[in-house]
Amino acid sequence: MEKIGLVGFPNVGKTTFFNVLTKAHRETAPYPFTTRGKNIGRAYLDDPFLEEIGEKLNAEEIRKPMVEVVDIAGIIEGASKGEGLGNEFLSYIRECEVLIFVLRAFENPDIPTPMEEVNPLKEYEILVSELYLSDLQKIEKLEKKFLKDKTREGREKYNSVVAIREKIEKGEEVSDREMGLLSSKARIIVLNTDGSENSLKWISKFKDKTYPCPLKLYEEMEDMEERREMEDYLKKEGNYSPQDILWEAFESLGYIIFYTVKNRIVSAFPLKIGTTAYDAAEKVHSDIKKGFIKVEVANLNDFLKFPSWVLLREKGFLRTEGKDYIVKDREILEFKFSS
Ligand SMILES: Nc1nc2c(ncn2[C@@H]2O[C@H](COP(=O)(O)OP(=O)(O)OP(=O)(O)O)[C@@H](O)[C@H]2O)c(=O)[nH]1
Ligand SMILES: [Mg+2]
Repeated sequence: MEKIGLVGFPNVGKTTFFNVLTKAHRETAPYPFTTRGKNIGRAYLDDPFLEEIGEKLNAEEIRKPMVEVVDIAGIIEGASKGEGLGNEFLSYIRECEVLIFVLRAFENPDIPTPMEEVNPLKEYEILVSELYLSDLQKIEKLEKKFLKDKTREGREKYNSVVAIREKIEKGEEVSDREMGLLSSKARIIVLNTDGSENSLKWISKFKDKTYPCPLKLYEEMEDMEERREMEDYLKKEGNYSPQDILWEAFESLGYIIFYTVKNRIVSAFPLKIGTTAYDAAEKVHSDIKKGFIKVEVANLNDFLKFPSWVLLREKGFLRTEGKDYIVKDREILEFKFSS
């Protein structure tokens, strides 16, 4: 399953964010390193189109698209060398495909921070440099290994690793995701704000896009009746909701959604852009892939207008595609397979 990692300093609100996304109620506390290791949970993406399909079909069950969220223990300066909770965090980050950096922009003297003062920009720079340092350690190990390999392949590998190291040392962007470098993972920057002018001033200090979100407020709003109105208000003020941020992370991963409809159950599945119908089948069930014959495809708009396979066929809105068909965003798929 697609994994999204929450990274940041201790006490910045990572677990608060995790709880809002997964409704898992893990411990949050006003002291650093509350989370040891990691929390893993499932977060569902709210998808209005899925709801609409469900309504049209009077569905009995709606299965939302889901991603895995990993709440990783706090990282501090020197973590790559073992400071704080040390570099256990590396393996957790490595397994995530996108990283959400949670940075503290709220002021509250009762909640200590390892920083001298609230400074999300500095937090961000330290976190990124810890990722770079860990990558460098990994690269240096590989360099030593490939240096010993005197074959042509070994030399080539050595040269490419050296090239990556030089890029990292110059502070250049490394796009080699293949190597699983932490600093090359997709990033989303969340500013945990408190709505005050002081906290919002940080947005303009970043050269990358940031997503301001008062996380604690979202946690508190969860069971409130006026939640919708409050969310609308916060959005108008320029904030992003935890769901907005989840969608951003999802899209930055290069994912789309496809739907299936079976026995009044409407389901949505995340899928990497460019995936064939054959591989998409597996997301629904491995048996469907095994016995794949063909797939019938409808566009979302056509389906919402004519929410029945019979009608769609009659109107000529149904396409039959084979194994190699590349699935597009928001299509409704009906797999035909032999069992
Ligand atoms: N005032 C204020 N407090 C917040 C906000 N977000 C989180 N907190 C509080 O800050 C404390 C730390 O929050 P956590 O979610 O536990 O932080 P964490 O990043 O998971 O911390 P560690 O697990 O220790 O790394 C808790 O007491 C939260 O209630 C916020 O936006 N404003
Ligand atoms: Mg925590």
